[in-house]
Amino acid sequence: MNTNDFSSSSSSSSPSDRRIGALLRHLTAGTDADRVSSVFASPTSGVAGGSVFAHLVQAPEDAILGVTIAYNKDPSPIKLNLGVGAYRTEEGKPLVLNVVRKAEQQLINDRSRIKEYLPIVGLGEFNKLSAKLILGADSPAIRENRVTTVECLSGTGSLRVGGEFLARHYHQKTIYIPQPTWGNHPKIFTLAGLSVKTYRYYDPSTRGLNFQGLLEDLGAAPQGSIVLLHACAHNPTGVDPTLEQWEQIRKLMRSKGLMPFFDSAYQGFASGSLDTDAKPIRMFVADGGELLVAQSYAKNMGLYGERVGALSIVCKAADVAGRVESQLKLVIRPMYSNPPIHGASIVAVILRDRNLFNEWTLELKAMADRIISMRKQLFEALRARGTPGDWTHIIKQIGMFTFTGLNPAQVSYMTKEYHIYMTSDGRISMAGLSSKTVPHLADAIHAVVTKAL
Ligand code: PLA
Repeated sequence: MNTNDFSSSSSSSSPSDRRIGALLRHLTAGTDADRVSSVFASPTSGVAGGSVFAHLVQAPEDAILGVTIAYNKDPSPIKLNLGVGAYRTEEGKPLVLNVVRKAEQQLINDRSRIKEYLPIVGLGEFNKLSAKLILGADSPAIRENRVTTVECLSGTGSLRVGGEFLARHYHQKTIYIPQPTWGNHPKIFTLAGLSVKTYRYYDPSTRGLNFQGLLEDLGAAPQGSIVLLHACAHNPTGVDPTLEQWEQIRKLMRSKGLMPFFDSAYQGFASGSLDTDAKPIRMFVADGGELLVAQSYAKNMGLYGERVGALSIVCKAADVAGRVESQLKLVIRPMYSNPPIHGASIVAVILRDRNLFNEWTLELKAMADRIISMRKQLFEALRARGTPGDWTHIIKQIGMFTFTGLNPAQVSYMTKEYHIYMTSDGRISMAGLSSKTVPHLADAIHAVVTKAL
């Protein structure tokens, strides 16, 4: 059997094609007795009664999700989880938005709803509304039918599907990601079959953007390379380019034919406005060029565990968008067949109904405002304690996270002595903080920076 039967139209073989090829060769090669018995042999054969997996070493926990595991094991009543970016109320509780409750009620009341499989590309209405939300209701690309949108498993799944699509069908196989970036990015894109390189982004000395470094690195990237851009609320640094800087980035990227791949995991969480946070993406769409965007509803609708998101690919022409979609289906079908129905239905109910939509924007703004207020409170608390250092970055940074500048030794001291949990790079989730817990965090930061760890 020729492995090309299974790959699509791409002529060059990408790493993922090669992986699929190797797997197919293994599964379809000679069926002589030896080979069959080696594949279907008893699970313990050859290891004298022991496990065939006995050689496995214990893998480390995930750098972000592992923080929650450690936190859950801690019996201390004062423990505080500022690791994962998950919104908490002033009472420190997870929040299910009121509009989400209402939408779910509507769905339950509707007895005509069924649980059939969705199409491979997901819920059609959800896809249309998601494209409008990110690109703008008046987007020329939508009007001209040049956008294809597929429902995926939240932001992560959208990035993975987009990455694999590019690895199969785009002429450049290198993606440039910012340094630093969300820890999952390099793994997602490597496993999708792309080769990952970084561009300078953050300057620790100013705790701001290394704009010069960014321009130099993108300027030196080979023609056509893919560039991962955080649409807003950069994770982990909380540092975003200004609109003027975005315009310069856009010009440079378009002049070199670099392919933008936006990761929009926090639309509405940075400024409190859905439209403001989508501006960088819309600038790139307005010039008529092509791009990809991965959307997540985990944070802005609080639908973390529903795993609902979308991948949109903006093309230059409607017929191209149609063919792109047909190829996306070939990426998705063998990966998870088709996406879940519930989360996408909740989103569709909210986005299609003007009243629910307006109520959502208010709830979203309230979450964003509470995070901004936490920034001010933490900053004031450190000032009140006379904590050495310039802490203005806490109020300057944007979105869910503050990149404190604390080092791994300081982080581990705060965890051990104060039961405060965060990622070892010194990132704290401001959304996990409340007025009640700010003093505890400020005490801990004050203690570590005056201890010279
Ligand atoms: N992109 C970025 C930049 C993110 O920060 C995250 C989530 C995602 C994509 C993926 O989110 P989703 O798949 O749930 O939609 N980052 C979190 C959670 C909030 C995590 O690491 O999974 C974080 O704490 O960094």
